[in-house]
Formats: sequence, C-alpha cells, structure tokens
Amino acid sequence: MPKLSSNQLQEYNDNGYIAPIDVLSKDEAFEIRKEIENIENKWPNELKGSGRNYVYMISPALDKLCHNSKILNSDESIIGKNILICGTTLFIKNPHEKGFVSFHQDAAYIGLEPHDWVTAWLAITDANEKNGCMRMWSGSHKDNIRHHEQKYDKGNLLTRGQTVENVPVDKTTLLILKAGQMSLHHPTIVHGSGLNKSNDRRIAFVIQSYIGSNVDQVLGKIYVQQARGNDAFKYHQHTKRPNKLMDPEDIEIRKKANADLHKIFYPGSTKEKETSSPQKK
Ligand SMILES: O=C(O)CCC(=O)C(=O)O
Repeated sequence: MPKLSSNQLQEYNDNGYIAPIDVLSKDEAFEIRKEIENIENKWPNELKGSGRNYVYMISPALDKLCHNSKILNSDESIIGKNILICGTTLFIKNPHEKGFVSFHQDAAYIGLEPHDWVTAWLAITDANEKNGCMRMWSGSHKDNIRHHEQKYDKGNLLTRGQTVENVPVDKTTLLILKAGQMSLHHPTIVHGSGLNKSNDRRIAFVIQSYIGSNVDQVLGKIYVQQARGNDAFKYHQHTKRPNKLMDPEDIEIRKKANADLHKIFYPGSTKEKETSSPQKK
C-alpha cells in the first residue's frame, strides 16, 4: 500500500486534513463494530465516560487496527518513520441523544509538543451529514491556537465544552466517509460535528494520536506503543500489546492511563462536566 501521494500530501498541508483513505472493507468495519458492542454488552461500564479512551489497551482487535499498515503508511508520509501510538478515543453518537462536538483545535488542550502528530479518524459506521460527521474548517490549521471558551455545555462530547466561537460554518467542509474509510487531521485544524439525526449509531474509532517519537506530553503523562521505527527520545512509558480481551493486567494499566489522562483534560479545573461521555481534550 503506497504512502500518501504528493497530491494528497499537498492537500493535507493546504487544508489541514486528507480524506477519504480506504482502510477496512465494510465487513471488516462491521467486525470492529461488533467488537465494540460486545465490550459494551459484556462490561456495560467499561466504555462509558472516560472509558471511551485507551480501549486499544484491552482489545486485541482494536490494538491490531492501530497497527494497520495502511494507516501507518499514510501517517509516515506526514510525521516520518518513528511513530508512536499515544491513545485512542471512541466517538460514539447514539441516535436521538444530544451529542455534538463544538468547533475546536486538538492542539489547544492535548499537550503534545511539537505538533509532529496526526489524528486518524476511522469510520466504523458510515459518517454523513445526517448522523453528525465531522466538519473541517479548511486552512484554519495555518493560524495560531485560537481562544477556546470553556462552555461545559450539555451534550458536548468534549470534556470542558471547549469552543472556538464565530466559525463560518458555511465555509466548513463535511467529512463524509463510508464505514472503513478514514480521515487524517492536523493538530491545529478547527473542526467539530453536529447531532446524530439518523436512526443508527455513528461510531468512530479515533487514534488520537500518532506522534513522532520526538513529541513530548507537556501537560502530564501518557502511555505509548511503538508503531514504527524507534524511540530515541524515550519521553513516555511504553506499554505491551494485549493478547486477549480484558486481560486483568491490561485493565490495570489502562486504569492508570485513564487516570493520568483525566489530569491532562481537567487541569486545575474545579468543574467536571456532567455528561454521559466526557472523552477528550
Ligand atoms: O467524532 C467527532 O465528531 C469529533 C472527533 C474529533 O473532534 C477528533 O477526532 O478530533
């Protein structure tokens, strides 16, 4: 599988994202959906709230997806040969729930410096306007980090409802993907997503993010896996890949990782949003 073509790379550099990139077949994406729903059914609390993070640590199927060579080849075009996986998030919008994601820049709160990292958003179900696919403000990654209002608003899937105000929505692009396709986005692109008005779930497995081994976490501690190349910098604790679903040893390390992530997402905050799914940033 080739890396990104020079046109695709140019598009990523110009717009701050690139899509669609085919990763899984429709059937393979459905298998991943079944894996996620199996965990939800057998361990009902496991993927709720901050449990949406780091699920690749306890599921061999999701771990394998993070190491998918089609994803990594594309990543390599953007961040080079030494690639670490530093986390995953499930962005699930159930039908008839009020879940949305306000316009924001990932780099504003995520603490990964320098910005030699890229986020892979993999559609496990189709993602379209009706079910609340992402909207990208093309080219906005070229500006600095903008002011984010912390709104803690109901239904916002971001931990603190971080919002870039006055985004010209008519100038944003809908990121429509088929199940099994992915988009890659830049740390500073302004993006968000609306409500799911369909009758099915909208499920995304987001590798947030693939980082160059030179990238530090300046707000706290993260746990990584080597995806490609080597780690000459050794900034982060490496974790082992899971061999079986919900292995007690993996559950323990995931608990630690989530507790540390919580400190990054709620730095010095006295307020924690009441939501069914605080997940990131
Ligand atoms: O899934 C969504 O709707 C938003 C995801 C997002 O903000 C991200 O992956 O950075």
